[in-house]
Amino acid sequence: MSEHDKPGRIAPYPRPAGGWDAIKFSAASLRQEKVVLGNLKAFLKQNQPHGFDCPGCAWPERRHTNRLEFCENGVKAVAAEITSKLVTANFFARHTVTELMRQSDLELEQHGRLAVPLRYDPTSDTYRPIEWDQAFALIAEQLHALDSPNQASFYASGRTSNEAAYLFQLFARLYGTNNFPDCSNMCHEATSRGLPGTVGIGKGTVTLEDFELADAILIFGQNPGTNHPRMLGELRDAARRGATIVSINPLRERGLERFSSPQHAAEVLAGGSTELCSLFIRPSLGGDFALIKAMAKRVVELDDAACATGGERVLDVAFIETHTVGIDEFLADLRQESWSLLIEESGVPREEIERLTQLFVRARSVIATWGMGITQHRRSVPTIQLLSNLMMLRGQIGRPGAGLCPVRGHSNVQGNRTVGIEERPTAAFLDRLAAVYGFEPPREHGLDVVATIQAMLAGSVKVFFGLGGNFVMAAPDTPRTFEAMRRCALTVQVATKLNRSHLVHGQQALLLPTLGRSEIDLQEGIEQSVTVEDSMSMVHLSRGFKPPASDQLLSEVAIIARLAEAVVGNRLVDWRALATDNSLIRNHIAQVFEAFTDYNRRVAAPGGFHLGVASRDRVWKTASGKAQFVVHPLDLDTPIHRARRQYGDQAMVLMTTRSHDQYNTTIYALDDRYRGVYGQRDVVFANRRDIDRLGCRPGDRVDLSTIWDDGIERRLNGLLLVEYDIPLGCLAAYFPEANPLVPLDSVGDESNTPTAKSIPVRMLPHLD
Ligand SMILES: Nc1nc2c(c(=O)[nH]1)N[C@H]1C(S)=C(S)[C@@H](COP(=O)(O)OP(=O)(O)OC[C@H]3O[C@@H](n4cnc5c(=O)[nH]c(N)nc54)[C@H](O)[C@@H]3O)O[C@H]1N2
Ligand SMILES: Nc1nc2c(c(=O)[nH]1)N[C@H]1C(S)=C(S)[C@@H](COP(=O)(O)OP(=O)(O)OC[C@H]3O[C@@H](n4cnc5c(=O)[nH]c(N)nc54)[C@H](O)[C@@H]3O)O[C@H]1N2
Ligand SMILES: [Mo]
Repeated sequence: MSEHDKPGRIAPYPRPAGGWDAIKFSAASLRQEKVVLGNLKAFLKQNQPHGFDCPGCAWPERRHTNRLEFCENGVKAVAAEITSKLVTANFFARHTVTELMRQSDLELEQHGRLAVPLRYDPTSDTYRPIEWDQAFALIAEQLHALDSPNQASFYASGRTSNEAAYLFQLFARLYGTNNFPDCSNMCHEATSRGLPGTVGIGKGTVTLEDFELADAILIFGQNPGTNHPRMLGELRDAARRGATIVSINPLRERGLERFSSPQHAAEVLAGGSTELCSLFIRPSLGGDFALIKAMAKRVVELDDAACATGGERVLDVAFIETHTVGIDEFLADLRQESWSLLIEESGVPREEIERLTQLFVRARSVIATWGMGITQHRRSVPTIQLLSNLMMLRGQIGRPGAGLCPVRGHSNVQGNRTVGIEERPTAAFLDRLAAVYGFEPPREHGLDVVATIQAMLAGSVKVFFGLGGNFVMAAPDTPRTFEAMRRCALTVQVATKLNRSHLVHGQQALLLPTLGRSEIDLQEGIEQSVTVEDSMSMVHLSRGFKPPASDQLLSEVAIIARLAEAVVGNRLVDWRALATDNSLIRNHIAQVFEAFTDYNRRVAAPGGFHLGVASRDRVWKTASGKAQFVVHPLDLDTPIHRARRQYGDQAMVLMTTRSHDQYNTTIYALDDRYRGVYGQRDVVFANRRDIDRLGCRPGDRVDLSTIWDDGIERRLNGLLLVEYDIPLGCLAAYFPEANPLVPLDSVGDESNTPTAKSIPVRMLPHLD
């Protein structure tokens, strides 16, 4: 505990992000996981261009380095995987599932790597070892017993390699369904659905090189100090060259203030640091739509003024004329929009909107990045479309140093989607599968995460298969999601570490252990590599560096191939061959997707290859062939507005967010150092005036109750009130503990993403 400070303490963090503490806490996590010295050495020797891809996040690796790029939370993610702790069959014989359910997520994580395939035994309420072939036979039997393939749902979490993800979708489509819920449905779905409507493709348009050229970097709703620490390296270099960095975030995240780069020993030793953001714009939760619209309106006003005085145009007229459609309707909508409403809805004062817009129009090249603070709202798709429209007004897409930069989460979530994990596949892609494999793939669109839970509750999905992840904790409305899972006839989880999704299971349940990315996958004497795509569309190889945690593990590729053989047979696909040679799978991918032509050769180059993003080259894959301006009115009747009408200023907006010591549902420790919270997670961050208004004091306990009109009570009791610099009427609590407060049907328009960052709640004094 010494390294993790006094439990229960709340104290602001005084130092820059990174620095000694980053090194100290990385070392602590390696000790906690009792990482074997040989494995640690092998990890530290990793040479990035040819080595192993960090499973921590989707931020790209710098291409030209050949040293490990140090990152505290990357080390934590790797340490969690290369831990020497093992969960053996013995462990499961000693603990019933009911008993394990009483353990916290932190405790479950601490047991170590799963070592043997297991099947749930209802008589003893324990997991018991099962042979791999028996496990596959059981799944095949259950899948064949369903009335329709659409009664099964196939979840993927974004750590899965391209090879495994490709086989997974091919297998499930051969079996007959497009039911592919994935973590992306809860993450960047609004990006994937929003951007195609404006720039034609749901991916970012920048690469790391653009960060070396940008004059201004706008960071919307993202906390890189915790979630993408390597991004701070790019921000540091940009700040040092004189670029202006702005954080647009209700919270002033410590990790965006100053950074002491552990990469630069001299900086750390001298106690030096670099200022990152020079401006912090603080919208209310969900205020970005109005803020971005206000910026666009102001850009147009400035342009009107320039036109009137014969000054230099503010709009990039050449870009707009050559590359876009819809400008007239867009301008008309901006002109009629009310300033007072925009200011009220954004929560940002007029002067600050002015400052931000001036900065935006004066910068030659602007990069806009965004994360979960933008994507997990009711109006996320329109917000992202407005942001891309704002950038289009100034021609800030598709030229050096400028562009759109959605920062994805899981290290290969983008790649999974690229190779077909998609519940709404295009006809062109299905046609291609049909042509290459000679079968008729299912055409009906499938179920995403929320729809899968609804279908399980309704009894129309009976088999759940999870390729990684922790579905029941990641998904919203925890008690309902638990119930949904328990109604299934069969649940199968492929995982590296024990988590709650393994304990909340169907009538029959399998827990199948797999190799992590850090492990050597030896097939017929040849070490296999996998490939992944980062957030900037770079595809590269990753190869394990340590022996497998147990000799009973199979790779994800082998699990899917052997399962597919059992379920759909070898008539159309030689699964046996694919199970033993990943380069053969890459040949299949290359056959189906033009962008992957000559895959094996191109990916062998140091640093891999860029997949090509049409919008980056100003090629617009939209219906009109041009980048599209779209009109979105302010919505003044969201669940938040309705809650305010009902409860006045008792109605507040809650966001759920990540602490510094977790990876999504995996809790490494109980601290959130940069926000000054130690040894606890059952907290709620509130503005001092809201605390006073409630008649409470910091340190008191409070309850949160969701305002939703379906008659279901959603309540979290006894949270510790933490006074925090957060806008009035806004609250923050931790994901996943606060997920019971997120109603299953509170989702983003078009994205169907749970609105994890805007939950209407009441805060009430805790009665005990
Ligand atoms: N160490 C570590 N790394 C991770 C993860 C992890 O859990 N731990 N998770 C990975 C995954 S899957 C993902 S998706 C990413 C997540 O990385 P982020 O996108 O940074 O996600 P969050 O931690 O949820 O934080 C979102 C930020 O948005 C802000 N925010 C909340 N609501 C709003 C809003 O309405 N407007 C604006 N402008 N800002 C808002 C919050 O204050 C917070 O700073 O990180 C990835 N990397
Ligand atoms: N309220 C709220 N809910 C949220 C969010 C939020 O901000 N607020 N964020 C959402 C986001 S952005 C995301 S991405 C989702 C995350 O949802 P998931 O991706 O489902 O969750 P993780 O916690 O990342 O999954 C962790 C588990 O993955 C398994 N695992 C790790 N590595 C591997 C591997 O290599 N192979 C296999 N097969 N298994 C592996 C381990 O068993 C581990 O326990 O949660 C979402 N839910
Ligand atoms: Mo994510």
